[in-house]
Amino acid sequence: TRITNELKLAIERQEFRVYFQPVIDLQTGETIGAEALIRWQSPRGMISPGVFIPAAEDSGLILQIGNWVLRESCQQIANKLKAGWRSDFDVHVNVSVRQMIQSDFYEQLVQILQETGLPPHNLTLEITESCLVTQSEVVASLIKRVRQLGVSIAIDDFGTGYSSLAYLHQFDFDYLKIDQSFIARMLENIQDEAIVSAIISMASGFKVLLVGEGVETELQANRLRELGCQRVQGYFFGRPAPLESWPE
Ligand code: G
Ligand code: G
Ligand code: NA
Repeated sequence: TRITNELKLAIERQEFRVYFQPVIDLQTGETIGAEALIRWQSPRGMISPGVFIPAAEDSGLILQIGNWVLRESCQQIANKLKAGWRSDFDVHVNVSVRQMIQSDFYEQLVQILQETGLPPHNLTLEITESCLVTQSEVVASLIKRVRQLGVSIAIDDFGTGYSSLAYLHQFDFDYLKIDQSFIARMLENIQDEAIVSAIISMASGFKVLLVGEGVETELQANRLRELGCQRVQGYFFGRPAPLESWPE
């Protein structure tokens, strides 16, 4: 298809960039990490990953693109750590299920960590909730091996996937990320606040860190802090941007 051919060209012409959105520790107000988000600067202008990632998944090009994002993100953060960034800085990289279940994903990950010099404890892989449902056995055993390396796992967009509470206990993970739709409505809608509050207590029961996504106002941040949410990201704190434009 047309988009597949354009994506192949985009890989050759190196039109992809990685932007980073800050993740804030709500207790200290400090930037504790970042989420890597791919951007495509195509000849037709910037194209959203919401558009091209599904096409890349369908065509299989996600394997190449995902490998590139992981390597590039690890390299950029490894450079910052060498330049004196806090040693507990935590970079989150999104991985598609198709990418994660390829037979040599683990070997690729190990190779990228070695070649970029990023310490494994500085890396978190973000997988979506729905990824746990499809291929759950392969994913569960991979998660185990990845965590033995010291790399962390985050469950992304939590609350929007297939009902997941029944099988969450089969997986070991380190972070839950509440989907931004709940946070967007939380202050106006008592049900949304109840859902956010329930996910926060669940995370604390699981002893995993909770990240609130899509925080756009100070009021939302304050409410999340009161409810016990540890970390947040969102336009109120910072938009995704190239690392060069981050404050030192
Ligand atoms: O950055 P933005 O909000 O436009 O991203 C839209 C969607 O694309 C989000 O769901 C996000 O998880 C996904 N996405 C962004 N970057 C990557 C990436 O590097 N790999 C994968 N698999 N998905 C990504
Ligand atoms: O896959 P994930 O849900 O982590 O993707 C995050 C997406 O949300 C990215 O496309 C990012 O650009 C977008 N995003 C990040 N912060 C905000 C925000 O405060 N408001 C809105 N509407 N979108 C955001
Ligand atoms: Na994500």
